[in-house]
Amino acid sequence: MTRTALITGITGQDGAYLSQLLLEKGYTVHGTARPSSTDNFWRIAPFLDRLHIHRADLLDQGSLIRLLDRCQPDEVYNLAAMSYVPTSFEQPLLTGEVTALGVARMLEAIRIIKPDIRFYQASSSEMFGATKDQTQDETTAFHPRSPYGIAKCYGHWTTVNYREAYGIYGCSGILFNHESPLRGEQFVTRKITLAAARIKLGLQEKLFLGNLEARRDWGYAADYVQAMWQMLQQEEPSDYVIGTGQQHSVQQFAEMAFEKVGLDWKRYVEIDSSLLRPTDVVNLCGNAEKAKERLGWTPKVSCKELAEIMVEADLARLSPKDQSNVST
Ligand code: NAP
Ligand code: G4F
Repeated sequence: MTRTALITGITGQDGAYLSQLLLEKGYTVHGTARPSSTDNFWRIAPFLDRLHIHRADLLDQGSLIRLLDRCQPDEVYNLAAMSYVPTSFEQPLLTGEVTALGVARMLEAIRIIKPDIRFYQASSSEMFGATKDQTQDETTAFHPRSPYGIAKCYGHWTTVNYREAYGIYGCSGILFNHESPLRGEQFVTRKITLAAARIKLGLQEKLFLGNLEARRDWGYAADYVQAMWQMLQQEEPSDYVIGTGQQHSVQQFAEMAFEKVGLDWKRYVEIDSSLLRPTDVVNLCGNAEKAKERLGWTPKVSCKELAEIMVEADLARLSPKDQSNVST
């Protein structure tokens, strides 16, 4: 029998990769998009005609209840969030409403409409924040360093609590940074790969960055959505760290991206102190042993390969036929 999935945040990076994966697996795929005057469907455009898009907002309880009633999904992937850390410092209350309380609203809707739904919550390595542990796994204590990280902790514990209190099949995927050519342009990897491509083509002169010393465990988004799906196929729900176990600094990522276009990053990167955060996270590196053992999940793409894939995609996007759009 065809299975039905609902993806909140289907217009985002992970929403695009996950919907593609689920379509390939034969699912009927529903997704939510926020009501807006301009649709943001560029990432899902290649298979939009195979998706069922509904207008819903994590801020609005009624819209979620009606959504579940209409779709009757077997699986819900809650990817929607205010996901950009700097904005969470500017708008901490909105971040809490969407990224924290939005999870509770969705779980309440599940409890009311269809409690046998399998639920995936997009938790984040940002929850580990100021951790002193060199690598982080499911037992590492949280010490969030941003309103976003705090909101994700709320969503994480709400998922655990609905599992323990009401028997909801809820999994929290604690995913480390994952990137791709579909990554939003404000996130540091994409900002770097786009700049490297533009500088190579003579469309930009400098790249302004903040904290070059921050270290992240960067993986490939297409690998990570596999793990999301696998979590919901187990007999028992659980929480899983997903990461590569390899760590690089922002500076190292810039080196790799500029090297791909044959340029020396030092000539183009400048520090803009306004890009530094009130509190930053400086050391993230995931230990995904549990996911490897129980799900058989392993990452396929290294950070260097990822940087190269992203630079190549940005160069292709900026090819001569598109340059008029880009420079305006
Ligand atoms: P993304 O590209 O920023 O996508 C976020 C999605 O959430 C977009 O579709 C956005 O819709 C939607 N959204 C925002 N506010 C909403 C609201 N009030 N109601 C309904 N939808 C709303 O994020 P991503 O990189 O795909 O990440 C997916 C999820 O994983 C997020 O929850 C993120 O916090 C989490 N996560 C990401 C990473 C990572 O490295 N990528 C790591 C750990 C966890 P619009 O298109 O309308 O803006
Ligand atoms: O790319 P970022 O903005 O990602 P960040 O803050 O790690 O958050 C991402 O990953 C989380 C998982 O840990 C997700 F939950 C979250 O939704 C999001 O997807 O910044 C990475 C690092 C930071 O330490 C930042 O200070 O890069 C540093 N950085 C240095 N210069 C910069 C810049 N970040 C951005 N965005 N822009 C810069 O110019």
